[in-house]
This record gives sequence, structure tokens and C-alpha cells, in this order.
Amino acid sequence: MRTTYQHLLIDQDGGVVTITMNRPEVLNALNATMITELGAAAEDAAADSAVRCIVLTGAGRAFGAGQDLNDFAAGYASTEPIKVSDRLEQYHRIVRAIRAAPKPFIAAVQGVAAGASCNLALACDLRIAADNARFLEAFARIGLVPDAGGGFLLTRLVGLGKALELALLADEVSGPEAARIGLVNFCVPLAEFPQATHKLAQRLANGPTTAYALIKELLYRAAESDLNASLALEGQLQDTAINTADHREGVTAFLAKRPPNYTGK
Ligand code: T3D
Repeated sequence: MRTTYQHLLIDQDGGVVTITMNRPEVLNALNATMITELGAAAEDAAADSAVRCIVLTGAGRAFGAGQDLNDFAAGYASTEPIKVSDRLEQYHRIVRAIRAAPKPFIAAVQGVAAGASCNLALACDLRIAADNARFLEAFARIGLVPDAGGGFLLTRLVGLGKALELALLADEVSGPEAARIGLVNFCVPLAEFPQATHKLAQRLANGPTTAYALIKELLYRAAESDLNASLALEGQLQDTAINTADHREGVTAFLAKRPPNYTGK
């Protein structure tokens, strides 16, 4: 996969690709170039069969500070009404790529994750936070609504009541509190954060990737459909899962009392 970008660092370690947002001098605030690059990198990693797990993280002391506010300020010079919905498509491209990827995406968050950066973390399948993490739906602080999927993702992760609190009050949520309310899956001490992220990513990369893809499809579609539709989909997807080599390997390994060796096939 492509490894050279202006504002991203790409590192491949076996089946794990780490995408690092890299503008640490502005806490990895998202400018137009970085947003476009993230869409391309997410799609690229999703399509590469050698990649079995993707970690999204930030360089320096933050995960990300959301949209670069200098870009906003530049737009105020014009007297024309500002239209951002087309621009938001670039964020939506990233969210769609993560959700549709047939492999897990992990957001690894240390320091602040604000605005659109926070919501890109919420778009990932799993989130691991360091205990210095700060999650911030910053939008209302500057008179905006949560975007980059925020309205959808936030309500589904923490429920409508908590989502309204986080979006309306725009107060920071610490890493431990984020774990308590289900905004993240794991919160670990900062000193253990790199190793814990690596261990989680390796575990997923060594897992039954086709089953993971089907699990993502089942759970994400279930979250958007009714019981009968979900039961029907469950049967269709299990027909696929049961015919994978990894399924046979899992059963064979269990019966032979040895660890499975999954190939993602
Ligand atoms: O049109 C569209 O595309 C709509 C899309 C909107 C999506 C959005 O994300 S809207 C939300 C945008 N983000 C924010 O409003 C957050 C703004 N930043 C902050 O509130 C704070 O910086 C943080 C809470 C994130 C972190 O606070 P702290 O105290 O840890 O750091 P700091 O000192 O405020 O920031 C460090 C530097 O990063 C500082 O620069 P300096 O003084 O060292 O030269 C600061 O200006 C810069 N920075 C932080 N956030 C941004 C930023 N520069 C540009 N854009 C930022 N978003």
C-alpha cells in the first residue's frame, strides 16, 4: 500500500498497519490535505489483503484537535454564505471506509481527541485510550453540530441521554470516564499504552479476518435494522463464515487442544 503522504505516517508491521496523523504542532488538527489523505489511506489499507488490522493514532501529545480552525477563519473573508456539506463528504469518505473495511480498525487515543478527530475515533471498531486521553465533542463550543458521523456514532455508543450531554455541554471526558460510559473499550496507563495497543492489534491481525468482516457487517447492519432483518442476515453471513478455512482451523485446533493458526482465509 502507499506509504508516502504529506500529513500521515504509515507503518506496516506484519498484518498491522498504523496510520499516524502527523501535524503535532497543531495537535494533529485536520486540514484539507490530511482529510483527503486519511480517506485514501483508509481505503487503501481496507483493500490490501496483506493488511489484517489497522491502527489510527496521532503523533505527539494528542490524537487530534478536530478541523483546523485556521481554515475556518480563512473562509470568513467572503460575504457569500459558507457551504460545508460538500466538504464534509471528505470526512464521510473516511467514516465509510472504516465501517465498510473487511477488517478491524482500532483508534489508539492519547491526549486530546476533539471535534472531528474525536468522531473519527468513534467510527473505528474498537478504541483504546491512555489514561491521559481527553475526549471532547468540541462543536457546540464554536456553534456547530457534531459532524464526521458524530450524531450517529455518539448516540449508538453511549445512548441518547449521554450523547446529548456530551454534545450540548461540550465538556471533556477523561480516558477512565470514557471507558466507564462505553465511549472507549479500554483505558490503560500511559506508560503501558504503546504495548497494549500493539498487543490488541496483533491479536486482531492473527484472528479469523473473514469472520471479523462478517461480524462487522452483522453488528453494524443490526444496529440499523429490525430483529427480523437481523436474524435473516445472521443466517446468510453464517453460511459464509462456516465455509472459511479459519472456521475449520478453529474447530480442528480446539479438538486437537492446540492454539489455532488463522490465515484470514
Ligand atoms: O467546515 C467543516 O469542515 C466543518 C467541520 C468541523 C469539524 C470540527 O472538528 S469542529 C471542532 C474544531 N476543533 C475545535 O474546536 C478544538 C479547538 N482546540 C481546542 O479547543 C484546544 O486546543 C484543545 C482542547 C483541543 C486542546 O487544548 P490544549 O490546552 O491541550 O492545547 P492548546 O494549547 O489549546 O493547543 C496547542 C496548539 O494547537 C495551539 O497552538 P500554539 O499556541 O501552540 O501555536 C493551538 O492553537 C493549536 N490548535 C489546537 N487546536 C487547533 C489548533 N490549531 C488549529 N486548529 C485547531 N483545531
